[in-house]
Amino acid sequence: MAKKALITGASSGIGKAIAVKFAENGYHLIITGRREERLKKLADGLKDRFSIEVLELCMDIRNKDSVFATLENISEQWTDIDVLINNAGLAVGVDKIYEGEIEDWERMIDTNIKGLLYVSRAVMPQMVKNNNGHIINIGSIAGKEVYPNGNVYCGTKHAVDAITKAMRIDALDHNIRVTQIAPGAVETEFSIVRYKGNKDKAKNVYKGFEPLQAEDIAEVTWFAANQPKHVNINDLVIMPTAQANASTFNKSGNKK
Ligand code: NDP
Ligand code: 8X3
Repeated sequence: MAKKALITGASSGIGKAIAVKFAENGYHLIITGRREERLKKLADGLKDRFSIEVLELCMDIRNKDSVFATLENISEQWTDIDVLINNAGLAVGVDKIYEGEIEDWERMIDTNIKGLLYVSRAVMPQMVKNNNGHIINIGSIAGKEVYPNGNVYCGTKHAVDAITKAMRIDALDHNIRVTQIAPGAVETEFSIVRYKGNKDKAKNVYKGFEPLQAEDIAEVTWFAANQPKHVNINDLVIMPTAQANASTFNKSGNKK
């Protein structure tokens, strides 16, 4: 029987590329996000191209009631998820911590930490019951290091790093694999969101070097998911060749 994956934040960027990669490999998919039109378009395209089944769930992962009501009431055909990919997340703002917008902080904390926890809490019991499952959390180099003006975003991704390790311990007796994938700079809508819609500032982030593409992260996510059952990839840090760590880039202009 074909396996099932649930991917949060599949309406854009890394989540969308992961959805395509898993669909190509025959997975049935539950895709989530807030932008319904985009989810529908993606679902229709994947169903057509790969003859798989796709369920779109339009939900804001910050809304606890909505997450639990939605995930606890999906039809039986869609329970028993094999792979949960906690990808939805965002950075908002680049202020110094003493000038930060509290609302920006709350959006990041509520999405990147609490949203990931709500979705995991709703899905994991069934993995425990089945003694089967794989949780892949999309962390960040910002969860390994901090950088100027990264403050609260880095804090949320450090939390993802810690939660991933904790999940692995708690899920150990239930044959559940837990992986973190921690990318450096990937050119998606991420910087447009971080700069609150300012596309020039967002484009500038990737000037002078070749960033990762969402498909690069989809490739390593698939690698992690496709290991033999006795192999768990704990943690993968993946960077553009032109990025040495969170804040050191070679921007000398060798972008393709
Ligand atoms: P995008 O902005 O392109 O995609 C973000 C996705 O998250 C969208 O599908 C968005 O869907 C979803 N999302 C955001 N907020 C919510 C919410 N409250 N409820 C439900 N879905 C939400 O960025 P990326 O693809 O780059 O980001 C994906 C993940 O990768 C994030 O966790 C990010 O932190 C991480 N990451 C990104 C890096 C980068 O450089 N791009 C590097 C390292 C990690 P919608 O708006 O429709 O709700
Ligand atoms: C996104 C990459 O370097 O902006 O997580 O933190 S970075």
